[in-house]
Amino acid sequence: MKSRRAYALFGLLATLFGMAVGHLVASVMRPDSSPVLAVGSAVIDNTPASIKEWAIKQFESDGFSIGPFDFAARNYDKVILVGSVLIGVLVLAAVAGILTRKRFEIGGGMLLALVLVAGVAAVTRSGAGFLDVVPSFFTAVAGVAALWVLHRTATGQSLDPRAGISDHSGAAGRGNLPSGMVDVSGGTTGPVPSGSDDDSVSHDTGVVSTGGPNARRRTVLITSGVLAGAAIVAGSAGRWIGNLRARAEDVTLPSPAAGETAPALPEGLEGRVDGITPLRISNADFYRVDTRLDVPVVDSDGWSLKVDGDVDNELEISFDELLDMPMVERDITLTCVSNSVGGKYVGGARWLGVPLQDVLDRAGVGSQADQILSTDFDGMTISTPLDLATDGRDALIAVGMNGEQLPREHGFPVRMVIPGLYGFISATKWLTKLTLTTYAEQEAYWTKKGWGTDTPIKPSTRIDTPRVLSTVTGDELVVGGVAWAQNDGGVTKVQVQVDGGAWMDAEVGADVNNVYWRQWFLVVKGLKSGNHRVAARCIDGSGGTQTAARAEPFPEGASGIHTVQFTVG
Ligand SMILES: Nc1nc2c(c(=O)[nH]1)N[C@H]1C(S)=C(S)[C@@H](COP(=O)(O)O)O[C@H]1N2
Ligand SMILES: [Mo]
Repeated sequence: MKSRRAYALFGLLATLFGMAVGHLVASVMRPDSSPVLAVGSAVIDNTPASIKEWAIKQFESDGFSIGPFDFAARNYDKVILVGSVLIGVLVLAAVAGILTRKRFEIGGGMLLALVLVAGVAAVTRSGAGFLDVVPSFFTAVAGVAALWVLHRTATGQSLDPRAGISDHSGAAGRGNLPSGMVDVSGGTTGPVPSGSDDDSVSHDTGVVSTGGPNARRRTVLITSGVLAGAAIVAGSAGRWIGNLRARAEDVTLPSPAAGETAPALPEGLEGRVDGITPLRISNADFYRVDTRLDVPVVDSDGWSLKVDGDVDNELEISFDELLDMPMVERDITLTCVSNSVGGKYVGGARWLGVPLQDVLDRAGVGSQADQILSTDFDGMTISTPLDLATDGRDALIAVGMNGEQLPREHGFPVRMVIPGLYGFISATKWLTKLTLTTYAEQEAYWTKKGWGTDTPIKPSTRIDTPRVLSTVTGDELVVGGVAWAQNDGGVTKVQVQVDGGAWMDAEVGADVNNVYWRQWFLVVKGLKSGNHRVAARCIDGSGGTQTAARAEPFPEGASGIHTVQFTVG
């Protein structure tokens, strides 16, 4: 059992086993220190925006998970990035396995080097401590031990490290040793116990002996099976523990202050138009975009919000103190700058929180600052133009979403929500600090990557139905979707164009407020069977028509008209 293929598999198996063990240890200690997550995150943080944009565009689906990674809807860029890293790691693991065939020390050493990279990634992450190397240490020990066991088993050696000589290979394999083959047994005397270089030999010669290569092959298969099983158990246990820890504690949210309750949400069009996005997106269905691979566990006790920088009084507000401040409730449509025209990174929800202005007033903002640099629990930063955040819009330090505490995915215990500004310059999740500073002095995460700093959300219209490339039947086609124009007085009108013809006014749904999206639909009759195309655009409160000029999401948000091709059957 010494073929290259077998050894490549040994390398893979040993690496996967090691990663699973490390992940399990990390889930008990600090999930962030998982070698797998650490490497994935390091890659995400160091990938240029343009590649991410490309990755985002290539994959659109509704979210899934691979091993420990959760790919919530619209985190596909991560799928590609992490997927490529995983493939790279597995290729190197296979190479390490093959090298083991010649000499265990070489393959084992290569595996160690691989884990070392992960260990360095884990301890150098922001917010990491020296102890974060521990899961990588376990990965190294488990991985190398697994490789060693596989190698010893395959070469018919005892698993007692002191025994260098085969304990059951016998004479059966001896004659098959190709001349010039390197002695990998570690023994200094006697015949090389490793039987055949090629697994097929025992088949070709028809030799079936219980003590020879076949028995050894059985042992190797059993050992591999046990390791694979153990890897699955350890990996799943790590995931399970991670999810268990990720369940947020229950918090009792205060009620909005008198007069600050949002008006009852009007009825949406979802009851009338099949396939249209609901007026309010539930917490479970709300899009998620962040730089993280896992859902971070931040608890409310021990949490505090610091306010520092260019302020008269530095503040530190505990979670209970924050809940004691007057709360307001607002319906706001959150939008991601990475949303391409017609994309899913947008959602309307009801938020409960303290006005940002109240917190800033307590601290007393100085005259120098031009940005609010907000920091999350992990040191990730987002910058918001101070003038926009304080121009009277309902910027919130939010604790509630759709009548519930924030889900961990959406920033528990506290996040920012600012109407009209893309999430990457306004919607800091797992918020812990506000620093009043200047753009000249400090740069936030995405600013360093070249994204815009002063980027109000652009008006946009999305067609939800008909679906792209779908086939519709019947002589009435219902075109429907949502539109938003948060900085321009909201959406007053939506227009639909069929096959490049005249723009027709659609029926619009309830007007919740200017910073909330609006549903719309239009019934189109008499379309002949064949291929067709619909386009939609909105007119905002200031009378402006949504631009047809195309822009990519990078660096200031996408623009252009959403067009959907479909077939009438
Ligand atoms: N801490 C932190 N906050 C973050 C992000 C992040 O990566 N880390 N992503 C931002 C981006 S780009 C957007 S669009 C919104 C998305 O919020 P959601 O995931 O609740 O929809 O969160 C913002 N807040
Ligand atoms: Mo975003």
